[in-house]
Amino acid sequence: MNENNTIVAISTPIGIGATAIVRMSGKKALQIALEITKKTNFSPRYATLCCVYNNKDEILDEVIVIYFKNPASYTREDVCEIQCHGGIIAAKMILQVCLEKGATLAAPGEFSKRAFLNGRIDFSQINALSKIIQSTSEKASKILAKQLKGELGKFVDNLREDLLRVLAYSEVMIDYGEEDIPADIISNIDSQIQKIQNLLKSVYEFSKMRQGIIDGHHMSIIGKPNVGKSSVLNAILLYDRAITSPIAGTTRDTIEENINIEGNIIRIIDTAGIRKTQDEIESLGITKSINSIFQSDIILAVFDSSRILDNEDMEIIRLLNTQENKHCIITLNKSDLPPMFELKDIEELIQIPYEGIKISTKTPEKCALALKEIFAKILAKDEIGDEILLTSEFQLQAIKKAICSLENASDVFKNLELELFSYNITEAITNICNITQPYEISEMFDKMFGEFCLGK
Ligand SMILES: Nc1nc2c(ncn2[C@@H]2O[C@H](COP(=O)(O)OP(=O)(O)O)[C@@H](O)[C@H]2O)c(=O)[nH]1
Ligand SMILES: [Mg+2]
Repeated sequence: MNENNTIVAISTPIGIGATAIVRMSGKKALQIALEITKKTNFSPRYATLCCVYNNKDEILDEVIVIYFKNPASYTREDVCEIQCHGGIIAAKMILQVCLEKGATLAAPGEFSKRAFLNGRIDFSQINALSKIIQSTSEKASKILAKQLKGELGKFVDNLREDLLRVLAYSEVMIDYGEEDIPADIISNIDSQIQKIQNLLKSVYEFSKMRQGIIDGHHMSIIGKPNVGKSSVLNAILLYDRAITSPIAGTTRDTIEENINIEGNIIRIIDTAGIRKTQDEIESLGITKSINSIFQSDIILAVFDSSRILDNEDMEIIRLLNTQENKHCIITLNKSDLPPMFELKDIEELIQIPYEGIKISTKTPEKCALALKEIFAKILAKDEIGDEILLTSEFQLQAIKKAICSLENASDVFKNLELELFSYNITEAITNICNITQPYEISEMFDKMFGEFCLGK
């Protein structure tokens, strides 16, 4: 990227609409805007009604130009926004004359990239921005708007301050003889690290559990073959979407459908029954099932209470126990038949929080009602107030690494290995700061900005 370029793009979606915006940023933005409108000046932040002309002096459109003088603009460079008539043609013609006058077509995300490079926004705000553009729910949009205002940035700043203070203490202590270090300083540092560690853990767990709000909810229906997974899906949808049969291994591929629970969209994935099999196609389906579990924030595990709990069920339970920080529903199906076991028998084996329910898909309406009540209850748990929410996998990973570094720091602090302690604290600081001002910027740069839409 050449930062001396003046870039231009249409920053509104192409299509029928009342207005469109052509946005220009860079040293020549003002000059180009003046040339194509035949004006002599634009007052910063004033809306000026004028016309755009092509090089044959033909009027292309009547527009409103707003000039944002640097550094008071989105990119901190000179920015001119030209509001023209919507539709496909006007904005394209204006874009074309800007290009003819020396502007360069912006790459996707290039406006935001400049805003970041010029210190106008931090990484957490960029993340919020790209997610707001893609967000599909009001709830997500509101949370992201708070991040855009820099809420997560403040949280990171405070943490960095606290950890830098700990680091400073540690550096001073390195110069002391071990026996000369005041006991109160040691206990003070210890409690500081514990406090920060607990804070990070709670933010991590809280956020992990709520990723569905931002990324959309995904619910996998899992269980061994023939427990009634596909029948549960059909009951929830109240029509026969999936083929069900007494033959084990009927569902070989994953089947996906959306349902709406009080305004929240949940994507339901009916999976192939998980078991050991020689059948190649079934086995591919099972791998897909397991992958879908890892990508889901809600897991609906189905057991057949009319047959005794066997090894295949135990496999499912083992898998469930690895799924921390997710919403889990344990469903005992076929409750119309005499039970071989009860919820409490499974309760003893499950190590993660869950909601338990007994159903029979033979009465689909009743079954659907009961399950939907549970879904609503789970979604209600997702309500968030002023808590900090990490909204991307990158942020979650950064905090997870920081927690790990702090655990290591705590360990070595017990033996007063201060140099190692300082090293681990520095690691934690680096990881936390990556959320706002990444250390290894170049690695993530193209990936992050490439996901942006043009004109942002
Ligand atoms: N009695 C009874 N049979 C059921 C119930 N749910 C499913 N079945 C039967 O169990 C068999 C397997 O169901 P299916 O939904 O294909 O199971 P999947 O392999 O887990 O998807 C079918 O014959 C269903 O009719 C139920 O609640 N009660
Ligand atoms: Mg099935």
